Amino acid sequence: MTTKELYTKGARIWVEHPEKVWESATVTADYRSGVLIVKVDQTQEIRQIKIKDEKQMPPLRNPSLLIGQNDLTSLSYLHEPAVLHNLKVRFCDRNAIYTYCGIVLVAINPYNELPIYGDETIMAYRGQAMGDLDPHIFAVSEEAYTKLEREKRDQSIIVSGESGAGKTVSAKYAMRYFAAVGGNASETQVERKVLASSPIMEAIGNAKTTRNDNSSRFGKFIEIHFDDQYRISGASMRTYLLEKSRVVYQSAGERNYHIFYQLCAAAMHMPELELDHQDSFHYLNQGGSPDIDGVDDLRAFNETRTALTTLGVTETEQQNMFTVLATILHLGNIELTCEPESTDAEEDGAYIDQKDKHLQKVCNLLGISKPELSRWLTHRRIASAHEVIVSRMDIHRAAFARDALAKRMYGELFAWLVKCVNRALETAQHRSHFIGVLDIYGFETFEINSFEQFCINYANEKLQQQFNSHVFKLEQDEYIKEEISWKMIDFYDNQPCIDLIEDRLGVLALLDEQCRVPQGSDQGFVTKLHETCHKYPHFMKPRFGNAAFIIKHFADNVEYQCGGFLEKNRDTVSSEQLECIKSATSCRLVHAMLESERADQSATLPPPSRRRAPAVPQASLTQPPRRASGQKQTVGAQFRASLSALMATLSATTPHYVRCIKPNDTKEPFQFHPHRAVNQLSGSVIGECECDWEVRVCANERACVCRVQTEADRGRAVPHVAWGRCQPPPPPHYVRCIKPNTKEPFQFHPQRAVNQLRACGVLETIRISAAGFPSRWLYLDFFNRRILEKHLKDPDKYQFGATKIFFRAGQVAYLEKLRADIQRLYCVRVQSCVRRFV
Ligand code: AOV
Ligand code: MG
Repeated sequence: MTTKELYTKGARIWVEHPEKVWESATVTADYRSGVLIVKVDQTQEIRQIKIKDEKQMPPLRNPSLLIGQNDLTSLSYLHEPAVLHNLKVRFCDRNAIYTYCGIVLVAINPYNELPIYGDETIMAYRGQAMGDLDPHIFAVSEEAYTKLEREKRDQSIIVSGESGAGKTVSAKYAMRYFAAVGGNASETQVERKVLASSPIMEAIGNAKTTRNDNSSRFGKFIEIHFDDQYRISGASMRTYLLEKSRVVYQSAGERNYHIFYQLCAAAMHMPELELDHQDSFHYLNQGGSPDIDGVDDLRAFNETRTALTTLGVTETEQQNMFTVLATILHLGNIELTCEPESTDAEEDGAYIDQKDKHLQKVCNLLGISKPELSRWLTHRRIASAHEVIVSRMDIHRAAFARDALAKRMYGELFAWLVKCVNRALETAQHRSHFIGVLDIYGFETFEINSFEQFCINYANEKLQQQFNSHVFKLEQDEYIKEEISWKMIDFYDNQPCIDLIEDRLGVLALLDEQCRVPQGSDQGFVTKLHETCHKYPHFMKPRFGNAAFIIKHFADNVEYQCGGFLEKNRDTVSSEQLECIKSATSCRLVHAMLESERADQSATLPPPSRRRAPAVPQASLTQPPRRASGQKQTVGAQFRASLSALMATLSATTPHYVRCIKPNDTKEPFQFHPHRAVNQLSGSVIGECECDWEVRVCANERACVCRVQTEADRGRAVPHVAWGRCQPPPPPHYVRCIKPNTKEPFQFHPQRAVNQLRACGVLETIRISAAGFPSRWLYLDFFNRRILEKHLKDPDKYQFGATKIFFRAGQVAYLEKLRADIQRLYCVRVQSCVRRFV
């Protein structure tokens, strides 16, 4: 159809809106070249839209019949407003948090516990094909498990999305699914250990941030291994990008890693650690937000300990671990002053009072020499070709060095615990295949972006490339299988952007080079970048200033401030301080963990940049001891290697994608006001538990839990699964949901959602789909509507495949419109006949 035929009076379209992103409108007069007159549906405002290029006409709306379906690709017009509208209708009107977009599962965070994750739901999805039931993380998990069996090929579930979007929750549900369907029931109970790894990793790797009370500050890839009978036989975990800076610094409203607060909450049970209230520690109190709503740190501590025991971490190992954590806290409280102990000392610089109680505590806990520690916390050794000089550090440099040591200790403890988890999960049992679950940072862009964002976005470029080529390949495979003729679809290949980062003279190489040269500096690095990388199409110099560079990523252009890049890439710590700590006689763990400088594949990241990092001295501290094999790898180089290993692993699997979307930024917890709830159940309240769930008896006398959700849920029967914290758990049943309080958990902010859809590649999938034949119908389905050749004159608009008919974008909508028109005409005729007859 031509543009003129499509944009006739009455055609329904989308027009842009500053907050809603898109709003609906109706064409009020047939389109004539150059101008389209429309009326905005909600405001009734008449607008004249100038059309410069007919290829850029406002997007057409899909027929209502197609709205709200389970799969976005079943929409006839595939574009941003259609995707957004469909997701919104499903989420807000139907409380459906999951929607397919071809092979991708889009999951919108409801910020609300939904009763859709229990064992009976798992059983309901077991053995069902993807499209048979409503979209669900369990459906994707089932698909992966079935493919593992059927194709005997490794599978992976790749979860992405921005902070607080629900990645970790989704990954946990996927793992729970595998534990349930692939459970072994043997004595080793591997699946129990796999599930127990989550609380441990969350205790040491998650923290409260302004975006998420339980934000993972690292990425992880867990492989769940299966034997020939497709039973879980073991598992292994790799971690990426631990944010170590959090150990020494937290911005307002944020916390350090949960484990520290858990430890302080349990301080009275471990007097040997000489801990105090959490607020008394500099490393814990900077965010000024010590508690998390609904979280009891002491209870969490006991859960962490139970999980550690489940994973075979011995009592002694646990004690050692707590000693290291307490040491870090005391280290942070050691007071550095500019006041020399004796008045006749002439040197300027940093001093520590020998009576400092935290200095003493660090030495007691580790069994190290106080004069030695105090000396290396205030001095540094500089080796030149001719001599070795030991000089006193100024107070900033000394504080920086102490923090670097604390970060290193925490980083090594983290790596050691990952090894413990792996030791427990790796069993001697036979492994045949695995399903990998990847829970990693999504694309990030802030006002100030630094090395961390650079690494995270680099990882996302790699994942996006893998995603695009997979989706593209699947499309082509389908066309080949159906024997329809097709042309190469042009899709966005981000290899040029990856080249800019990875080339021999690319960003990472130039950064490493600058870290190696004696006078290397952040400014030197960025100047070299501007000189060398301008030839790359994805590189840009900012319009103002010369301390930053811009990379045109697939999701957005991001400007990176170069300050701190070198320091963060080097990740150095004073070797004298390290040696001093390593001499510990009371804590064997310290020695063990510092000795094996990260033999695993984890890469760690230094200071934060969500906000401006505190100014740090530019000159580096002493390089740590070099390995026999040569120079210590930089953080960038380590990260590149671990990413490339990850990509190799993922490419050898069949991937399944989950894109998590955060619908609003308020992260309001679910509020339940029982007195406001309307009782719509036949039964009486039999009890209430602390989690605000009411336990009631239903008509058939089986206990059920009732919880307020939204107006849309009023009276709806939902299979009940989230028995959660209610003790004892009643048998599986149904929940009838009743009217909520005034707070609406299902809040959807289009502006926020659309940015995430752009960034996570959902719209790119749509684009790839839309370029080919996005609509396909089984012949049988199409049988009743055999008007194809009559109405679609242009043979390019459809193709006959072996089992399906493939349609270009918009064709199904057009056919549906014709059908609706004919039906309407038919109705009018029938009505007039009836009238005449009457
Ligand atoms: P993230 O992993 O994507 O953030 P989480 O998985 O930790 O986000 O989710 C954040 C919070 O959202 C959770 O603690 C839950 O309260 C809520 N939530 C997420 N998904 C669901 C769901 N399916 N049902 C109910 N509540 C949910 V980060 O780790 O910060 O990037 O670094
Ligand atoms: Mg997370």
